[in-house]
Amino acid sequence: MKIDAVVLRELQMELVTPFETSFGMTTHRRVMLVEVRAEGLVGWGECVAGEHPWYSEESIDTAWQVGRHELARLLLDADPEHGGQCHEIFRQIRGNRMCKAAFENALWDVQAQAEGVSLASLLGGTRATIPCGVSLGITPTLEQLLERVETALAAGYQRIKVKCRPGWDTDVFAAIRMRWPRIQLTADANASYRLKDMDLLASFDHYELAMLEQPLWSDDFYFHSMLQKQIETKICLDESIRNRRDALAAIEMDSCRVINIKVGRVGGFTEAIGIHNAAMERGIPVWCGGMLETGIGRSHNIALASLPNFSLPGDVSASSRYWKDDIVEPEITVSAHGEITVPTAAGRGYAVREDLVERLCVRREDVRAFVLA
Ligand code: OSB
Ligand code: MG
Repeated sequence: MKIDAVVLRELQMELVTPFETSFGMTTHRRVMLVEVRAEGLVGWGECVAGEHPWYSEESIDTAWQVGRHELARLLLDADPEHGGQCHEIFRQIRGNRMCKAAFENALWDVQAQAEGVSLASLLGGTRATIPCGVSLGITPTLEQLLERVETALAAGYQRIKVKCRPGWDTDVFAAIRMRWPRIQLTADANASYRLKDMDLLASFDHYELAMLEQPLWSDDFYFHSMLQKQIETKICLDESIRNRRDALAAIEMDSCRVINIKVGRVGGFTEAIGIHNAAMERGIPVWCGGMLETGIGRSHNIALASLPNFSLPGDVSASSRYWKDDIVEPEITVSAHGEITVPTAAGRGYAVREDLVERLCVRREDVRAFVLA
């Protein structure tokens, strides 16, 4: 397909509720969107890099630089038929996976529209609905967290994930278990514990967490494998898994028994599907993580989470948990049973509110194909 133009936009959007993790507080998001125009169609991608390089090395500013000066040009010079070719097209650029994912996913979006199929079915999705959970940040008081748990359960969410870090862990789990002994509860440490905390981490077993996400370093497999031998709770890796090879290594070493797949973290749908398939063949369940996305990234997550091995509730929640006004319509809603219905219309299934996108846009660059006179 002939790509006519790539448009980069930065939107600034305020979160409904500030989100605190072991690495810091997020109150608003600066979001890079990638619009790809080809064959009269428009595909959208969202770069999930944060304002600061806390969760990964990328930030919106590194993504803007690499997207504007490297990836847009490479894409316009290639004539890809399919998002799956982006790996090859972007091969000389190392890393920068969140930025690459935004471009690749926009192409998959174009292709789904061109073929008149839903993005979910183009990716190989089989589920009509996906199970949803929430990720609850650290709050100033435990009482406030318990209120948030109560609200999420009342809304129907199937799984509660709490952020934890040294000093915000066993008391939190104990208080939640006291009130809700049976709910599906998980904890995400975002790499905040060290080897000296092994005994503390082993004491988490008592709270019957469905899994413990990324307790140790963001780039580690070996020590997670050592920890997994000493605890009952299943380890889930998030940050450590950058690609399919990492997933294979982690599974082989027993560094984790569950994998969180984030399409941005792994560089796009192609790699995400590769991890999904590798994990499925080895009996390792996966779930879809979130990065406080707008409706565009969220719609991509919904399509991905419709693949068969996404058997656990993901961090894919309703638009209204994040935004007063989401940039897609209809906004994304979760049923009283904690499910999102996977759209069946061609493409993503959620229209972009272009007027709102323009209003929130604080930076824009258009990159066009060279036109020969
Ligand atoms: O580790 O899963 C994480 C948000 C930003 C960065 C990292 C993480 C998260 C979340 C939020 O947990 C998930 C969401 O609701 O989008
Ligand atoms: Mg995580």
